[in-house]
Amino acid sequence: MNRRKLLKSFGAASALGTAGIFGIPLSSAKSKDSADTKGKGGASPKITKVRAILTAPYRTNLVVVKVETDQAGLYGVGCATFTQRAHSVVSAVKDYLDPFFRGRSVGNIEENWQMAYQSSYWRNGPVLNNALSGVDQALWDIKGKMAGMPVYDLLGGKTRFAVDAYGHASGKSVEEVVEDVGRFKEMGYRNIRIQLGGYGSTHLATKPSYKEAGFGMEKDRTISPQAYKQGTIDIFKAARETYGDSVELLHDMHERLQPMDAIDLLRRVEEYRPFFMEDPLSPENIGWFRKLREQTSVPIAMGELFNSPHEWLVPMSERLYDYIRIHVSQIGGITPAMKVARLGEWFNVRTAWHGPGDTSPVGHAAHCHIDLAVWNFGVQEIPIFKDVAYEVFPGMPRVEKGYIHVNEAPGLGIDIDEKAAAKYPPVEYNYNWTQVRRDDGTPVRP
Ligand code: GCO
Ligand code: MG
Repeated sequence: MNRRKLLKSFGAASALGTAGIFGIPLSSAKSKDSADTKGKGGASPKITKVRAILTAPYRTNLVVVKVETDQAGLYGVGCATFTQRAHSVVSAVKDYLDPFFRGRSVGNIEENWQMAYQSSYWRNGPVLNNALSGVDQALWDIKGKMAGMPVYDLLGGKTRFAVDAYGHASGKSVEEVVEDVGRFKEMGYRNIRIQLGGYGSTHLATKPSYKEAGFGMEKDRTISPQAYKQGTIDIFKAARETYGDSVELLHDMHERLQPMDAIDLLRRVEEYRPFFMEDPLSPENIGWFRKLREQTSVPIAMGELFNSPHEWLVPMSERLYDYIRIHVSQIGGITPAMKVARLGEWFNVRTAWHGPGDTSPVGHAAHCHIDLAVWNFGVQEIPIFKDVAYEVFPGMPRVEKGYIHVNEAPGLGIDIDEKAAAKYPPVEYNYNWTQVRRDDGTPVRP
């Protein structure tokens, strides 16, 4: 390439902001007409390879899928992060989805989703759904790059200027929690989740009987339901007294209480007007939601553990939740998540996609594109990312005054730097936090 052409391509790239880096063939980044949506000879580009990249930049195993095509420089990325079984997802991608998708066209996202979904015959499980999500999100990324527009534009354009987020305030004491709420308010957050210690405030349960009896494992955690409930009421009371109505307060019950205790807690925090109480019950106790709904006016958020439509269809259509908290990759990606969002619109169930630290930044970008486009958006969870995340994932969404802004580039606007990712090999998954018991040693849903 002669110097003049090189300078010209740099000019073009800088004009459209680092287009080349994100796997956007300069041709499509430059012109927006549909001619570019077809590959050589007008055919839709074909998938040549599907790869899973497993990396742990902040000691959390993240799985990102890269879909490569036969069009030079055109590829897509998608989130397939199921951190508890990351290696199983990598195998599902490498051993099954890669051979399955090779040679298929990138264009027919719904058709590709349906054919892959039914290719395992048994379906709707966390491992296969996450693997499929990686490909699905990558195909939306590719379609946006070919069309020269951000994915939210493909989904119908913006319904709001940015994505209203919530942050995680916590502390081992009521005072620490109240102080941490102040820190998030300082950063401009309007919505703040409050937790006393870890989920279920297990630090409040001292000397459990089963440990004294030598039952269970040393590292097992213990929940004392009454101490947890009282601690939660105390943080709501203190935060409301300190900040009044100037802040929305959210809390995650993380499915750790028995149904009647859950009903009791929601009734006792009602006067502190929670924005929502999350996962008051486990998916296994789904039958209790009608009773819970009748007992309280506290908004309910549910769904991060859902994998199957059987778990959300009836409760959403019966208006038993106010917010759907689905983990987008756990149900198979953007394609099914858009259907869940659209379903919610008719029953006034708003979105609050699961957005913890164990969703990759690619997944967070995907959330935000959906959040920008759908009418029934509620709120978006997002952690404060460590600097290393920006090294591994160029184009990360950024948070300003509690609002999330996506990178306004074609596709999802984010990429993965594989060299940087390779510097952070996977870590052994620490499942201790899931090993929760009552005082007598009975296992409790985590
Ligand atoms: C949340 C969640 C998470 C999960 C975690 C499991 O609301 O953010 O409950 O914290 O526990 O994603 O791996
Ligand atoms: Mg949760």
